[in-house]
Amino acid sequence: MRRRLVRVVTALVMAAGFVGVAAGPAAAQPYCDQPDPPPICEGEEDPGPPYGTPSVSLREVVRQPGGLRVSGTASDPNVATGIQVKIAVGSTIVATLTTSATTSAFSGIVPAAPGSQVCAMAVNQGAGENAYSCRSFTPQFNPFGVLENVSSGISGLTLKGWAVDPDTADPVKVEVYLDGRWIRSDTASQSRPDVATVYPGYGDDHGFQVTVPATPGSHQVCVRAVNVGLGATTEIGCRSAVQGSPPARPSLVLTPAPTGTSVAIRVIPSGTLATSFTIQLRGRALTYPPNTWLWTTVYSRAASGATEFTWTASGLTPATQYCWRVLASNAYGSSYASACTTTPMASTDPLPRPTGLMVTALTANSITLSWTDNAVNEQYYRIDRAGAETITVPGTPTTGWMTQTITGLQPGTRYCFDIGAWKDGQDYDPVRDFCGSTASV
Ligand SMILES: [Ca+2]
Ligand SMILES: [Ca+2]
Repeated sequence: MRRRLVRVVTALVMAAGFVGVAAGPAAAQPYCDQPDPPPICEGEEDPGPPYGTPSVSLREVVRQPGGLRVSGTASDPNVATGIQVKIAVGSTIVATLTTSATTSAFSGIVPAAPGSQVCAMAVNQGAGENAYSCRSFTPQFNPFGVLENVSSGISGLTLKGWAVDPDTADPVKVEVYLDGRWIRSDTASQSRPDVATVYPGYGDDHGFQVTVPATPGSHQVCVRAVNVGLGATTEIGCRSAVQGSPPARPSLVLTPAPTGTSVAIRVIPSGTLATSFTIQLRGRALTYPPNTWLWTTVYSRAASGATEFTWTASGLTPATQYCWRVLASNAYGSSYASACTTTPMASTDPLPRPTGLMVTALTANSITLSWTDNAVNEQYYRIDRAGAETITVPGTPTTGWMTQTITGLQPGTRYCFDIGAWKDGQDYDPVRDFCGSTASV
């Protein structure tokens, strides 16, 4: 057993360049030739190390930004002082540490080098030979990390993840490739305490979140972490992602009201991708500040699939140009249709005259008049009589039968009236001189 170990260590020492300071085969082999006591070099018995050989134990090897943190203990029975411990990574001696005289401990951060084994060699003092303690350990040099998530949104694809280069605690650069082509670089410098917990000594500034523009459809996004120090730039993740589409532009039909004060806006969706519609206005609007040529949102609603809707803009000024824009939007963007219209001049034509005028009741002091109302949305009907105050009858939104009793009249007297529908801003065209008489006493 011991012999095999000696051979392994010997091979290592030769490869590691320890030959100059280590006991080579010539030093190890003579013990097998000693007759008394006869060591058994080919059998199972272990002759043990020669007297005076140091004891050494490499307890820990951890990758750190500056190299490797190594620690352990070593001492030589021939001296009470600290001794030297040479550290080798693979075939390269990277550092010489000195043990504590009181605790025999050694520790330090030593440079990293390529290899799959880290060894500590205690340098012998006086009698004995150098002693070794090795651990399998392959220092990593390439950056590593994870592309954790890719999501799509209005600005494109957003990639989240983290990256670390084992050679530095500093944030590393990441490169984003979209469908095989470089598209953006960023620095993985966002706080990721979870990464710091798993890789102590590297700090937490290793997260990245990058948004790259992408056309609608399927894509592959990959992230490479840019190497620092030894190693090579490394791909840390690839993912497939689908960038959604914004809605198609809706259709827009503007219908100004004859009054010139409102416009019906009919919105016809194209397809079903929209999740909301927004109507915007610009123009010399009276009731929609600011009164500028900037688009101002005046109405918003959720989309209902392909169902069209109509919204009426009111409070407008007749004979004025207004421009409307309707945006169909979803998580991936908006498209819009716009159109302009000029509101008509307000009509000054008189409202239709009443018809069917008759006296439907009378007393000595009153006359009840009735008529068919032919006007829509008149403000009121006015009844005028020479020498008397005008009587007003509240208007109606539709046409129909109306009646009004005039009181305070003299018995047996003939009275004549002008009767017509009134609306501000429009001409007045009443039925004139409709007459009736009160009853005689
Ligand atoms: Ca010694
Ligand atoms: Ca590196």
